[in-house]
Amino acid sequence: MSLTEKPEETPERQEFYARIDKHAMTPLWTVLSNIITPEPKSACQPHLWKYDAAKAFLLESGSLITAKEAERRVLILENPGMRGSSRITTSLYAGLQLVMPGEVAPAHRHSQSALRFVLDGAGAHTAVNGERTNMQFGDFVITPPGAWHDHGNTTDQPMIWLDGLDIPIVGFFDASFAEGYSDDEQLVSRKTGDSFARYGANMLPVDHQQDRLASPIFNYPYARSREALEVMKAQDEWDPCHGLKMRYVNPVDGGWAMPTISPFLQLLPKGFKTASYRSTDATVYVPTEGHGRSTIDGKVFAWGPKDIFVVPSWKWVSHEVDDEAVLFSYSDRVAQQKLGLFRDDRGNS
Ligand code: 1HN
Repeated sequence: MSLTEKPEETPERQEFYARIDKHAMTPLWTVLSNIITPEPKSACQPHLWKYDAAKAFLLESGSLITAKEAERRVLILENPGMRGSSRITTSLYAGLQLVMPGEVAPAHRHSQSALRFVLDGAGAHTAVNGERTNMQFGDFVITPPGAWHDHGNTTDQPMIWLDGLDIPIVGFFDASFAEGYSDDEQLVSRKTGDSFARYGANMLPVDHQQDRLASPIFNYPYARSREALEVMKAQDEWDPCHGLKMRYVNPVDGGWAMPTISPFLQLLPKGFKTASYRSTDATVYVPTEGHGRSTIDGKVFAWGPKDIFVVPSWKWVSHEVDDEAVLFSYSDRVAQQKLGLFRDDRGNS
């Protein structure tokens, strides 16, 4: 017996397996090496979606169905190794959402957490827990688990963003609840910008009690994060694997901004080539600026702004950039860390 080889299938054994099969029982030793692998074995494949092609399909869907009829007008980015399962990695979902001028995506809430990463358009809003925020390119916006949320576009341009959700994680635990709101849009009870002023200015209300797992900031504006990277880059200190890589935090406890999804923003200076890196958290990347190539499991993927690519668990990845590049990314690292599962490998660097 070993962890990697299966014992021989003798006629006596097969006859026994067939008999216990009728009693909903099965021998471990015939499946052990499939279920306890020496290292991660994933159906998730490295893949890249070109934004321009995806956007053309998304705009086409805009004349097929309204946001209201669809509930959310989204084209799912489905991993080629896991077609039919509505996932981009084993544990995470990604989709591109379109809200046309004048449309509302009606209010609802669900157990699943969502992030939005804004790609096209400017000034459409999302409302979360009674507050609206106007979204701009590169803004990272959170919908915490169980929070009422609706979107609206009162601008004259289509608005497109990437949705990242923990749908497969919630599905794995059979813990999904969802409900619609009584109206298309939720009641607005707080001024736009209130939560950012209250929680995003390096201060907290003096008696603030942590009452939920997600960050109380729900829009992390790109302008602010990008400016921080700009100041830090002058220090000229680069991590061999990551360049300059930051994580979005919950200002209340310094933990991750979301309970199940870890969001990151990184800058790679002009001409930088990272060392190879691998980690157990399969990661979805969206460059906002610059052009480059990422080598994932030996395959090269060329990207530019707004393209979306995915790096599976435990596959080596390195990035090489032509001009200065900025990449947003997200993974399930926070969930793996809470469960004691996260592991990474910096190769020789
Ligand atoms: C959802 O609520 C949104 O609120 C987007 O924009 C995508 C995918 C599955 C389930 C709920 C949204 C979603 C979703």
